[in-house]
Amino acid sequence: MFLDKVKIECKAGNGGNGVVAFRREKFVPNGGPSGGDGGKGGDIIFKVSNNIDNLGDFRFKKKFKAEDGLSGSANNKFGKDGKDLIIYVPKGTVIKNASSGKVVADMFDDNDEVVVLKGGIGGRGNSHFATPTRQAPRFAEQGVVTKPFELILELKTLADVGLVGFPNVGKSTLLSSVSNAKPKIANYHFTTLTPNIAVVNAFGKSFIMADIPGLISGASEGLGLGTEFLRHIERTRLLIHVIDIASTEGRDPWSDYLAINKELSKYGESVSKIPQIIALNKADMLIDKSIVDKFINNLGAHKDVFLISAYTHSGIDELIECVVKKLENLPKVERLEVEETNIDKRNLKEFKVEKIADNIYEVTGELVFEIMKRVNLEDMTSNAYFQKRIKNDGIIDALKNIGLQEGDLIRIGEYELQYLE
Ligand SMILES: Nc1nc2c(ncn2[C@@H]2O[C@H](COP(=O)(O)OP(=O)(O)OP(=O)(O)O)[C@@H](O)[C@H]2O)c(=O)[nH]1
Ligand SMILES: [Mg+2]
Repeated sequence: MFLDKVKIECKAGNGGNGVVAFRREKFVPNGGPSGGDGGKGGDIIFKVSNNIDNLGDFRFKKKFKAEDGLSGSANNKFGKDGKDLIIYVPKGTVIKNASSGKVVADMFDDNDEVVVLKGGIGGRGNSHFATPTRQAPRFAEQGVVTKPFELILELKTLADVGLVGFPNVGKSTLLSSVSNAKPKIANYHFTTLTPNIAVVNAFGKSFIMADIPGLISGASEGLGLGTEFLRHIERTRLLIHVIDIASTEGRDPWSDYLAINKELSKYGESVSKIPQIIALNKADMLIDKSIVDKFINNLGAHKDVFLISAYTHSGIDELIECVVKKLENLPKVERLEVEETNIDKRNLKEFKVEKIADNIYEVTGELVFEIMKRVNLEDMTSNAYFQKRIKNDGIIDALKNIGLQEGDLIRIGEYELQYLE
């Protein structure tokens, strides 16, 4: 099943916890601290695979989680790092942060590999916290707990040339006549439901051509197949606007031309600004040749127009020769700019205070996590450290501002304590 846009949820692995342990050696009554560090959580990595051409793999699997790091252990043993999770996507996939809409990565090249979410770092074991005055620290750090993030994957095909036009005008026939592609061709509307991409080798050059479903008037309002699939020609450098010059369905070719351009401009500048070559197709069915002159007259200065028959192959070489020449002078498509490099930004100073009931206050936020991961309230020295942090980081002042008084309860992380001046 072809899919070109999906929303998925990804979570990097948590960091493993550091541990509290002490050396036990024969004849040494009080061994030093020996708690090892936790391992790093696995990253979420996106990688281009040339074996897939759309996002169909994400139809049912939408949640991805990298492995957590393991806790450290005694004898200063490190916890094992969590395994990275590699998610394969087709070339041309643009990854956005769903909440900000910003581009996080553009999977533009065959070998692209991007770490989109970094695993949490492991906590340090108690041996890191030994000082001359604190020889037996009974606390260690917890690993960083990562958050899940929603990402939007959007396939914006990377092709040089796009084919646009009404349904049934012969776009797929044209693609099949210049490449090895065997797209479905039939005498009814919307034969092509998903893009056909093919390599064209001609005049000593090679380029990629994308055939997309036909557009009709009102497509931008959702008529026909709508305009969603235009994302596959957004990155093309040149369009071939295919017209049924023989009016095989009774429509006027010039009105068709205007109607398609109107839909392209409604979709946006990304496609309406792409230069066009016009292919007046089905020449073999044309009875009144004056229609061609009229069409060319209406075009005015625009000269890139070719009378062709995708069916008999007449005029195709001239058309493709012009495409090759034009491509030589058109700028290469650039990789999209990354707008957000680190989605999992942590403001370690951020916290929020709230009165949740009479005489009960709660403190939440990154700062709380940051402090709590270093403390073990059953340990005296650790407790002192905790008291100092909540005062120095402004938590007590913030609580006082919203009414904290002597004897009130403060909930912070998993702990509850009574406030005494
Ligand atoms: N006589 C004649 N028929 C053609 C020519 N090109 C295409 N056709 C026929 O027109 C019909 C539609 O061709 P397709 O290539 O499927 O048209 P399309 O533009 O891809 O149509 P959609 O995928 O529905 O948008 C088929 O029956 C083709 O055989 C041509 O140059 N001459
Ligand atoms: Mg088609």
